[in-house]
Amino acid sequence: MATYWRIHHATLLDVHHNSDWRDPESDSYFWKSLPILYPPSSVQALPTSGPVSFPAVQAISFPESSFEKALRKERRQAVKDTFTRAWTSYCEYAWLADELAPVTRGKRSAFGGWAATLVDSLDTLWIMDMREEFEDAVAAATTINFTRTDAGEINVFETTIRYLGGFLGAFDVSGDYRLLRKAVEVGEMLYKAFDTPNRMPITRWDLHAAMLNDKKKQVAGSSTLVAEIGSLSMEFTRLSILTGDPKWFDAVHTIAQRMEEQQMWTELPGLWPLVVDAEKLLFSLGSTFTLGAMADSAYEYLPKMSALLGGQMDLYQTMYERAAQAALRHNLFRPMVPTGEDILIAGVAHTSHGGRTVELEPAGQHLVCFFGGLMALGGRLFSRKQDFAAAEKLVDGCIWAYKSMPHGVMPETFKVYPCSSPQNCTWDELLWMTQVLRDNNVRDVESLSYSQLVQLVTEKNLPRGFTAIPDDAYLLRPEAIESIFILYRATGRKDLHDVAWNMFTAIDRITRTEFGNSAVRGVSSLRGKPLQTDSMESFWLGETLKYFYLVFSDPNIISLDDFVFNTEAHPLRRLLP
Ligand code: DMJ
Repeated sequence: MATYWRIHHATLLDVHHNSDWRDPESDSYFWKSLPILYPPSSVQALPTSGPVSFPAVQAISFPESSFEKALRKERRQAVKDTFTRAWTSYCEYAWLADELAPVTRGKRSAFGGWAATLVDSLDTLWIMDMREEFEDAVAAATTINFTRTDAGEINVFETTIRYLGGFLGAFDVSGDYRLLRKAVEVGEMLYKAFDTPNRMPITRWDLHAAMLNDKKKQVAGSSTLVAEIGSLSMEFTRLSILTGDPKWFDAVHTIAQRMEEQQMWTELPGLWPLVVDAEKLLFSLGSTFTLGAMADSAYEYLPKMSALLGGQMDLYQTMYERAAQAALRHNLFRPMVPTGEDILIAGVAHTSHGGRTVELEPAGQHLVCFFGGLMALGGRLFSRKQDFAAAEKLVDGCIWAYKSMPHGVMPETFKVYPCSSPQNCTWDELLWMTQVLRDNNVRDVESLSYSQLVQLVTEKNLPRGFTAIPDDAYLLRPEAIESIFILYRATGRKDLHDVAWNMFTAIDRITRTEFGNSAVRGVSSLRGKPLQTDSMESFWLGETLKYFYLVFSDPNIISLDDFVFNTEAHPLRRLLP
């Protein structure tokens, strides 16, 4: 049963020799026929040296008793039921819209109006063995028109990870050529965003100006988020591999080369600043260095590109290793927690005096929870024991943040108190209380009496260990379960099943609506349930529930030794020797 996608999978040779997927009218497809304003001087070819063997990512065995197996399957079914409920509502109330509004049964257009939830869900439908629904969804997807949108501006990164990644992932699991054809359409559109004087992409893109071939508007941004420019590589490269046309690979590899050249020139060598200047090709100026929001997937794609390409290009591994080393030194820290767990959180580093001073902002985010899984992957692929050890503690950090909250769900952002060293980390109640007040802007903390201190801290209603919760939302994000999934596949640790189940039930309890699941506000509130905010982003079905489902699945289903996930959880086939 675990081999169904292998049977349907088209090998690369099949794809290149099979003309079924090539649309006879593809050369006249609008985005392809538009004249190129700034043609590249040359197009770099895909590597041809041949894939190499990596050490296995997945554990060798996953022993389980018959009782454990039955329980695992029951849990997997519960995840599938949650997915099915939300999918059915999407089909009924928001068909072909970007998102379902899960409280009011409405719909939303958030990503160009091209049915983001439908495209993001395709490979989940396949993986969950919902073949009829998959067929209907593919048939509908073929009708999406990527030459029309009501949106004034397109986010190139989101379009890449959700639509291009969605089609490629669905193709890579099903082998359905209609999906590859659709991926090419999106690829042709996005390629136009690279039609700038220096061939850097415009990440917030005026599609309408591009349609008119307006030269004035085709310039890359001087303030570009590093995640938005640095994480287009997997999807573009996979598209080139599948089609045999290197132009997409060339487009993103040029970015990677510029990033590699400047990686060690920044104020925190190894990491890139949050904002880069794509217009002037400057990737090294800035003083904020994070693995979290707005930077995250630029780092995520480094080891993943290496895996995708079968290790044929050293620069991705080199860039990952430099980044991991810098992060271990400057961003990862052990927080002081009442139960004394030896966990890690990935904070934000701020530099000053040209990088001579580095200050840690001891903040955590849900988004940065992906980093534990990433270090587990990097640790396995490149045999880096120190990364794997950090990965386990980072995952534990996210688990701690979930289980310490009153509803069992981690907030979007929080602050903690960093221990002076990982070895010296004993709980100190007074220190914690003082920091709570400082982080919540209470003045003259030193002059307060002990009872005043206790009273003010009690009013903040913070679980012990947290010093502030600036954003107490939970937006249905996947990063914590994503890392648990990778760690489970890499170790076979059975305890992670209970951890994942507790997480799933806690999330479902506070987010479940009549029609699906909704983002919430107030996960730290002790007074009643958090407030549902009527939003269900496409990643709930594309990513979060997929990882929950896979954690309870047979480990051969989408093995990490065959596939590598893009940042929206779309599984892309790795090149293997
Ligand atoms: C997803 O779109 C992707 O995982 C992205 O990398 C980060 N944000 C969301 C999920 O939180």
